[in-house]
Amino acid sequence: MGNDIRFMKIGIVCFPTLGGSGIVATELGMALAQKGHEIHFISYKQPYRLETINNNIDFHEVIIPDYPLFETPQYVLALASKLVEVIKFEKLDLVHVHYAIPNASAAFLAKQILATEGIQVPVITTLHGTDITLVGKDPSYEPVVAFSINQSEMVTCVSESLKQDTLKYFNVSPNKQIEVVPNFLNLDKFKRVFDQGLRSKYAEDDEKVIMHASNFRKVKRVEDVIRIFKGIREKLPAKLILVGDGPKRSSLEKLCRSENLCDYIHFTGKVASVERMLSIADLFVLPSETESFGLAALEAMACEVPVISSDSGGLPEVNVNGLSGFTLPVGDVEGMVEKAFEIFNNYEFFSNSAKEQAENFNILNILPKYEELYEQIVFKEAVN
Ligand code: GMT
Repeated sequence: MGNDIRFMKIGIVCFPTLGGSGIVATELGMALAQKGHEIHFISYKQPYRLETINNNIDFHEVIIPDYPLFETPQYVLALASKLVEVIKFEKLDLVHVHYAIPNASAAFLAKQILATEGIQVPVITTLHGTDITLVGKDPSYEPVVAFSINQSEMVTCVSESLKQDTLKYFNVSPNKQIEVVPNFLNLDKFKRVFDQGLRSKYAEDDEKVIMHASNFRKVKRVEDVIRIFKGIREKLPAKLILVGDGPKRSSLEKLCRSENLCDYIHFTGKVASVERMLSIADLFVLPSETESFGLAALEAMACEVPVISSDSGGLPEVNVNGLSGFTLPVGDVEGMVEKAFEIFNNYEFFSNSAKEQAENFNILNILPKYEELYEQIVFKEAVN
């Protein structure tokens, strides 16, 4: 076999939104298509970053029919039915689902339906974080998530920490193979693109630019970001840019007002060209309560921006303490302020190390790992 590429027809199921799991799934599919694999994306909307101008990429929209009797959308059923159709007629070799809820369960259902017609298709499930930690382990979902994990031919986790959490919270069959395949970036596309004009829009030349980007949910602890910024600003001219949007935005704006910080904090809302925005930052802050990986931190590092993050979950596997920035206990606002000055005092070192550390997550290194796993489940008989 040597190094010959065995081209495969791959179905990718993901959330189409701006969230990290959707971004990772989309970038993975585009890179696989670039390499020559045939990729079929299946979701309820075209994924946010998906460029379909490639012969090897198709998008199949899951339509959820409305009926007055249903008070909730029947997404799992519509997704399973769409999967049956795509697997059968596009003759897929495998399905790769991102985020266990409800994608892995819908894939299991589709697999069972196809089995009655003698069609076998292996499923690989990538666990992303809250499908295990915050949401997945909730008793309302736990039995179904555990079952779907155990029924997948292959399971991957985006960090070692998430793998340990999966084993801790779920009754995973002893013979179930769980592989750690870290998240990645296409570093050809995702790199520093400094735009002085953009920076001047937000800050004076002598001001430090502190940045945070997320979906502004409770788990992200954006209040801590504002408090860290306040601590920095007491000693140094600085501006804070909060990129993204989400449920906590109003209360965060209220906090800015009550702290008299409105003149120094800018909420950008959702931004399309994140790398341009990140490239004007001097420091990225991600103090999350829990984070299986922290793709946003990696994106900042790829743009040569050092990171101060909490040490929860998989963050220390991405942001290496003392190198690409610092990791501190959740809620240690004072410690984070202190470390910000340590970074500013030795900026070149931290900025260079951030970029170097990001190289470890280059898609070029990670893509072959997924291909290897795909081959293991698709060409199983041939290997045995
Ligand atoms: O759970 C979420 O917050 C959403 C989820 C997503 O779909 O973006 O984020 C998780 O997956 C990302 C991609 O693998 C990781 O980078 C995030 O750390 C992870 N979020 C959490 O663990 C809170």
